[in-house]
Amino acid sequence: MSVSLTPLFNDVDWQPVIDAIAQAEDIVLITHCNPDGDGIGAQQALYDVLTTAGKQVRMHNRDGVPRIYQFLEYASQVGKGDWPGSQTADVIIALDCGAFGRLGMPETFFAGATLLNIDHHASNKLFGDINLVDARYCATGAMIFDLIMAMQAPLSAASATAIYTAVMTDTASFRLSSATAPVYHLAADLVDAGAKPWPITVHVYESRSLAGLQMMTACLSTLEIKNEGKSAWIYVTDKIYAETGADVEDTEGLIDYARSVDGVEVAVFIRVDERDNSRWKISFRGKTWANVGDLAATLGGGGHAYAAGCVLQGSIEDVCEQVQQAVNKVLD
Ligand SMILES: [Mn+2]
Repeated sequence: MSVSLTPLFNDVDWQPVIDAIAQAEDIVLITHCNPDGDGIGAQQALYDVLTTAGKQVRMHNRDGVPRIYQFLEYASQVGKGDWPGSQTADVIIALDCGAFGRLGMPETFFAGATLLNIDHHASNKLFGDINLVDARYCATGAMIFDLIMAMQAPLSAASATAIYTAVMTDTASFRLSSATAPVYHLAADLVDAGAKPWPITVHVYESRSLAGLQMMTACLSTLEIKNEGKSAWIYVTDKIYAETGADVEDTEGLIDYARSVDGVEVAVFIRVDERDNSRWKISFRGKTWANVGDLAATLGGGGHAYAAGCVLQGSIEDVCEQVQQAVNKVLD
């Protein structure tokens, strides 16, 4: 295809990553627990370019690939759960993951491997042997695009589709302030290279399960407005999981409804850990001025200014109280 592709940023030094890849015999790509479209898209695109370059590459995520991303070309090749066997790889590349623990794999998984950390979270803990962390990027998938440009590798339709999925989901469909003019140019490049926006949208946003829709109804009925209308809270409890039969993947996007209430500046989504009902996963979304990345950091979590999260342990009452105090600090 006679399209000239432009990297998002020209000043990123990809050489340490390119060298590590060049020296590797065997590479494993991994993203964070409960992966999102960016983690999965970045992983799929990098898998495509590395296998095309003749590398031996495997993909493994603790939580596999969510149903709505299984349309991506190599989704069926992603392993999940425990790692089979002992030896992992020469090089493990962590994608879109701000903290080592979020990879959800035991230390033995990483033994003897060079760990590359490619991510765009400002809160990234720089846990890799090589860290390429750049918070200017709207998505890790966009970083993989620039890596492909730096490698002077071809951009396949499968890669373009995966990167488009990553960028679309992490920019809330090109609506967040991270969707700058160069990001729209990137989207055009991806479409030129074979990404098809509407089919991708249908897979990601128009393929809800019926159980998921029932969960949405139950979850939205928990809505509470606090802080004089500036915060909106929704919850997913054990009871909601049990009554609807929905799973954690069906909670994706629910928090956006809480944020959508007029006047709300911070949305809070508190959901019980499916495996441990004294553990709570808390997500935050900011609308205009509140920095929820800072908010989450005060609770031991992290993320972006507009989207962040943390994990808290204890009774729901105690957890709500802790979160309320942190929200108050941001809003009052
Ligand atoms: Mn991301």
